[in-house]
Amino acid sequence: MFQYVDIERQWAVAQESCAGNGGRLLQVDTDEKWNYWKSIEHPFTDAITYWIGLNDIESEGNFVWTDGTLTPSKTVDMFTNKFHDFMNLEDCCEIANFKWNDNVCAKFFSSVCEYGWA
Ligand SMILES: [Ca+2]
Ligand SMILES: [Ca+2]
Repeated sequence: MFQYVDIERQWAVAQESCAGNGGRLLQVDTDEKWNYWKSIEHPFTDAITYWIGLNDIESEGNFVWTDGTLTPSKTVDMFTNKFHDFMNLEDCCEIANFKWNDNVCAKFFSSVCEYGWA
């Protein structure tokens, strides 16, 4: 199940909050799951921007999910022109209007947790 967290938090705090409840930040790591998420996102969230689990904190340019899964879905609708580690400061990913973007982890956004996803 998914939980939209309408509290603006830094990425790590958002992830810790999900984990503290036995979950994790949204991990749309397959085409099927990404398509499913897109089909229910609205009005599930009304957020303009929310954190997901994808990040390249450990190794610049190598995006992983919080469980260590290496690659995002092949069909991600990335903002390719914004997925660019702007100023070498962007290591955490958010989704806005179905577009993915790396952003500064210390920024405050809403988030989506997921629980019990196989
Ligand atoms: Ca980065
Ligand atoms: Ca970016």
